[in-house]
Amino acid sequence: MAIKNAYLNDLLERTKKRNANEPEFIQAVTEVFTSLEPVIEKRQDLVDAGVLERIVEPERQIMFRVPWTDDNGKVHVNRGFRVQFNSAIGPYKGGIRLHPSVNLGIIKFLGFEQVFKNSLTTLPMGGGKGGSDFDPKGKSDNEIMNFCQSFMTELCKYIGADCDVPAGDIGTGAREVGFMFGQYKRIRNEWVGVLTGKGLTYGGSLARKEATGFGLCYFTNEMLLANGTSFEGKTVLVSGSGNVAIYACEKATSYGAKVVAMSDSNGYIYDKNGIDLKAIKQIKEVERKRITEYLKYHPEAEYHEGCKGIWTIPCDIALPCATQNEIDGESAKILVKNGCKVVSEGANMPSTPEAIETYLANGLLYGPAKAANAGGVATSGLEMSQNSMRLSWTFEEVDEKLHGIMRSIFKACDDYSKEYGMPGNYMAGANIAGFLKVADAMKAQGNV
Ligand code: NDP
Ligand code: 2IT
Repeated sequence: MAIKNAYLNDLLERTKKRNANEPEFIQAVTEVFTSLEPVIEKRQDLVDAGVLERIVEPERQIMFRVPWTDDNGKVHVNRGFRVQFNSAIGPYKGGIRLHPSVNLGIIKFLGFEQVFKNSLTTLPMGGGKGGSDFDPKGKSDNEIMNFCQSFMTELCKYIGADCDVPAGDIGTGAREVGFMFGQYKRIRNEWVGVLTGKGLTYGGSLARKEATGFGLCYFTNEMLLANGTSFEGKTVLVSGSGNVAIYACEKATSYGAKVVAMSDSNGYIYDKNGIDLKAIKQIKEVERKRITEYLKYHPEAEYHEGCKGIWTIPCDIALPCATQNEIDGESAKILVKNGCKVVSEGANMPSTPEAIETYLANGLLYGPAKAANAGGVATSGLEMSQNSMRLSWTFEEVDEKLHGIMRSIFKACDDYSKEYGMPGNYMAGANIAGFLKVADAMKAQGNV
């Protein structure tokens, strides 16, 4: 995926140099720039307004100390991050990732992706992302609460319902959002929709929990229908077994597909009879245990150590829903060799550049993350609307709006891929559609 345009190439080189120790951020920028070549040739005005130089530099990055005490009284210190990437079209919006691998480069890649994703949702939300290298695994509820309260004690100085609205991501679910929300409210003495993904008794939206996984399947279904096929009777792999993976599995199954494998960071299960999602929910949502426990419910299923092996199982459709770069070039080739025709991304940037090249070279239908997984943040946007209006919509109302948004995101990807001469390249369509709205807003607001 070489870039020919001299201006874009030069800016990319400068961006690489300036952020040399942030490989994931550079990967995300490179992918977007690759798609923008035909746009830049038509839109010299955006170049003149310095939009691209500005769009690769976060408006603000905050890093802070997060001290907390474990159940034995030992003091720990983690590092907290919030990257407020772009507020051209709305308040900063994006999740909080709690995982030991978190560093500034990872949060910047996620924040950069979020800018374009949020633009695609059709809702007025800018892009941001936060997190910490805190590892929630094996911690007691009390330790999680101590950490979340300390994290919010500092973060609360920089966020607000009309300024920056965090939510969940890896390692941050309703429990963590609840603890953070409580601490924000206590310090600021105001009840506002400053976080989304809240519990249903205190301002959360129905269908937010299901939204990313359901939205992924709504998008994928549109892509399949537009190409004369459907989920019906298809064999599906879903990596991960967290929030996104569980509800992707549920919706794909309801569309008539058979999900035969899921995973966690230790290994994967293969159940040729179709995954028993009730067992997965019990293991992951209730007991917070490892996926190998699935064998207790279904001894006839297989468990294999390691995450990569899941991509060696023959399938029609792969839905990566765990983490970045989980499908590399080698895994992509194996998927293709085994007959996989569709890859649609629930996780953020789960495919390496080599994997994406393999999909495109082999004519796979490829649903890029910033479009395919936008249903989560879109429903967060709907939660913000409900909080502002001081009312709650029914599950059906929210789900119907989510479905409509995912349809319109697919249409934007399809329309823009055609308009810019790359029909069927939904990655290019998503990058261009997401970019243009933000870029025009940035130009209109002057050099800020
Ligand atoms: P969860 O924490 O609920 O689940 C994450 C899942 O991915 C777990 O099964 C976890 O396994 C696995 N996983 C995480 N890190 C790794 C790793 N380094 N290697 C292998 N497996 C890993 O997170 P979500 O389901 O919310 O997020 C999954 C993906 O979807 C992320 O990329 C996230 O950014 C993206 N996303 C999330 C949205 C949301 O609304 N939550 C919205 C849009 C995108 P284990 O438990 O063993 O760590
Ligand atoms: O990557 C994502 O879009 C999310 N983690 C959801 C963000 C949000 O604000 O709901």
